[in-house]
Amino acid sequence: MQTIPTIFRQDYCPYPFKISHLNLIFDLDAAHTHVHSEMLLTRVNPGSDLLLHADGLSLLSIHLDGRELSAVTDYVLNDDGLRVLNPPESFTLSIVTQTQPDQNSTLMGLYASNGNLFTQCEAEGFRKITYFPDRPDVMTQYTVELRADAEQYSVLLSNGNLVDEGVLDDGRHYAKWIDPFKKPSYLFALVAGKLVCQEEKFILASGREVLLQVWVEDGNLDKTQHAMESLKNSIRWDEQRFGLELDLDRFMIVAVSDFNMGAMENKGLNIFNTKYVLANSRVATDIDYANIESVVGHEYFHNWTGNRVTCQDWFQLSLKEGLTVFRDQEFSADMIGTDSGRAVSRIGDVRTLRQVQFSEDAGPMAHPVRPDSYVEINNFYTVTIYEKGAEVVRMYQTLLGRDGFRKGMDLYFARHDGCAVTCDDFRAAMADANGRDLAQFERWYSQAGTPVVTVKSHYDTDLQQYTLTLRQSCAPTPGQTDKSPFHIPVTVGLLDSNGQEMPLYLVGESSAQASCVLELTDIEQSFVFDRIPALPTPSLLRNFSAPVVLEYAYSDTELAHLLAHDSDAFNRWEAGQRLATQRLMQLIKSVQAGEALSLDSLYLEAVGLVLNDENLDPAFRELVLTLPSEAMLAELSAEIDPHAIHVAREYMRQQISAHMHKDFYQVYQANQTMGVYSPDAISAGKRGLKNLALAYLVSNDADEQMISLALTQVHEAQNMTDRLAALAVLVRTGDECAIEPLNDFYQDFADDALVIDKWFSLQASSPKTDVELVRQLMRHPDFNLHNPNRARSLIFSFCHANPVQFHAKDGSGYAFWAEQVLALNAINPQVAARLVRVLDHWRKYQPALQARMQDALLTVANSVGLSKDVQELVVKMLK
Ligand code: B3K
Ligand code: ZN
Repeated sequence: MQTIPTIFRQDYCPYPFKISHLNLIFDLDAAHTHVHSEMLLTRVNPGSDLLLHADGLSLLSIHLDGRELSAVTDYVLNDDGLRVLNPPESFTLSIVTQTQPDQNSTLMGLYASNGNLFTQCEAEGFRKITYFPDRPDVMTQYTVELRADAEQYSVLLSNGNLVDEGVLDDGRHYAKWIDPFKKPSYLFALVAGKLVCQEEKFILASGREVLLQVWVEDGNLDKTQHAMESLKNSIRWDEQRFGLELDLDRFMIVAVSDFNMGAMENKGLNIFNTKYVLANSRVATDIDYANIESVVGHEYFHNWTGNRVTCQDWFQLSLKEGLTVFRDQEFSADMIGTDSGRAVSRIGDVRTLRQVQFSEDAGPMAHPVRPDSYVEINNFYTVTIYEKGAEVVRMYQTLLGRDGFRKGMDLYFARHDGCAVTCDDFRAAMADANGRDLAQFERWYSQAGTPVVTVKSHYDTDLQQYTLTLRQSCAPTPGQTDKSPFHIPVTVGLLDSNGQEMPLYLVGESSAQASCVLELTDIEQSFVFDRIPALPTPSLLRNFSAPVVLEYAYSDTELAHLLAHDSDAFNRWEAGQRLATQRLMQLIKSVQAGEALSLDSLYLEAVGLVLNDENLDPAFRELVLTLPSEAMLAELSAEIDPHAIHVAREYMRQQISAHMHKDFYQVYQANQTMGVYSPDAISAGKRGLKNLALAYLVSNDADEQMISLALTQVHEAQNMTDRLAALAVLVRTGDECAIEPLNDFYQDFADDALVIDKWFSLQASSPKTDVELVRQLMRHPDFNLHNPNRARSLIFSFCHANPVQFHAKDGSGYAFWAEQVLALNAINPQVAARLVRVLDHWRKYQPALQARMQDALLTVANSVGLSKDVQELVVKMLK
């Protein structure tokens, strides 16, 4: 392996030049595109040479103030850039480069997809387009002229406002765009191709009229309405909640089917994976609808948090990503509106955090929310930066209150609009706007790892005082052995024996609250509550007020009490999860010891009450009845045994199913949604609960009646949610009953790529699908490793979502993984690197599996031609 340089946060230096303007002219063509760039530079910091980044570019010409530069005396060209020697203080630099979009399989820079041209520049893709300081703190005003064949590229889009368009002498056409806001290169975008759009005029809160557009390939205009609605809702929400208005005359969303991630917030020209735009009831599920709303919101909210105020360097990535995820989470919750809806949304967010981020924190890639070093920045678009980053932002709101948080946001924009800043600047705005000292809070940015908060309680009958003693610790992570205490907000409530909230009087305080935020800043602290007439049941870490593991020795009866009565819906659900998890962990041990398995009635009765409580939201009931996933149980295991986990969880599912068969059947019938499909939270919740009931009903093998219930649902479903859910249940049986419905499904949707992705994914993630079947599916004419959605639907679904087959004892899953990592590495390093991470936790598995995983990792590590992306990860994993 060749050594690749590590970039350190401490090495940050401001760029020595200011670039006031960048004029770009593109002569677009899929085979050869010429890019003419002209920039006006002025030195602002001492230094000598001018450094411009480049990646795989061909330099055609370079002029300084009109004089052609000489490669012998004026500049040095190497693999990653261009150094102009001793430039003057102020000058114009003109450069012409050539790129080959149709040869670009990395989907970074300028690339072709279905005959159209797109760009993706974050984080460092602009350097694949032209020579430029491709770093977020160099902000410039862009003028962009696109020239292309009028037939093949009838639509020409870039950032900002369209100022001119017309026909060129040679018959091609052109469009000229000016972005009035200066921006870093990672926010540049262009789109050229045959596209159509749904558009609407929209009046902002200030009364200004803007044009909103959703661009798609011809034939997809019947799937853009939900994205458009989501965009309008996002604009309104940001006006109302944060007083932030759309700053352009036009806002465009463009859908592309070849895309490395979800979407990209380019200024005024958001480019989206089709998966997060296209929806109608025939092809999209409730989850797709919710995801579209959330991703449209996320990218739109970046317009202020990311674009107007951006990052000084990539170590500050969470400054925009954590904050914007927090904003999209709040948006999605507000769109549901009800308290229980908010809780359902919060539970979904916390589930991802615990399952994926907590496990990242416990593995070789653990890093702080603001990392100190990286090799390949694309490897740091992680759940820690995004989801834990969002929790860190949420903690400010918990500590300062909603109004205090808003004051902090206002000050942040007042101070930093138009600038590239740091996470410290954000924290300072929050502190200063509220007159608070948030110095210790900095540790959430600098220390990796998930803190554990252990709680002990003591009740003094004579004094009628209840004391909670909180103690925090955090395990070492790579490169960080000793951790200092975090500033942790722990929201608590106390329930009496009837399940009512007890008024909370913290010692020394005269007014009572139902819930209060305890601020844990030392390693150990005690909090005393007065006027507590009888021993309460504590409801701890309400609404998951901090991204920590909370340990408290709850008894089963206390958990059942919380599940039945807690006014904090999040903790109601949490109590049910604790009950289930304790049982599952015990069952796993029993499976490993070869003991007979059993499940006690306390759990069944407690969740049975929830299942049958029609006063509760169906979506909430579905969440309570959903067992912790196999991945979550793996996360909680000291030594992971994927087979025992699978057997234990299946056993528990079957027991629940057998004991509550009648209830599930009743719930199934009672939660049918009739009439025209609507993706609203209530209808989606009903479908979710109904389909969960169906899954339980079919989980007892060989129940012909229930299988025919699922078959009927497949045939009669009026929407994709119901059809796919019933099909999934059938596929999961591994029986012949799934063959015909699977074939019908394929035939019905053969020309819809996103639905065919679902078809691949459903099969790949079924515990009955082994690696041989996956290999067979890879030979299907519709499979294509170059398309990230398709690769994810089959390969990632198998490696991520089918643990029992992926971890086959003979290591065949791991050998497959190594093959696919290497194949993807040659095509698209970013996608390959995502697949690498499946083996993050190889050292936590049983020794026999570990050895086979190590072989697979070494196969990858010892291969030639590894990308930086893949190499950084395998090196860290094998360390
Ligand atoms: N900012 C982009 C992510 C870019 C990823 C580059 N590897 C999308 C988002 O977070 O909104
Ligand atoms: Zn983002």
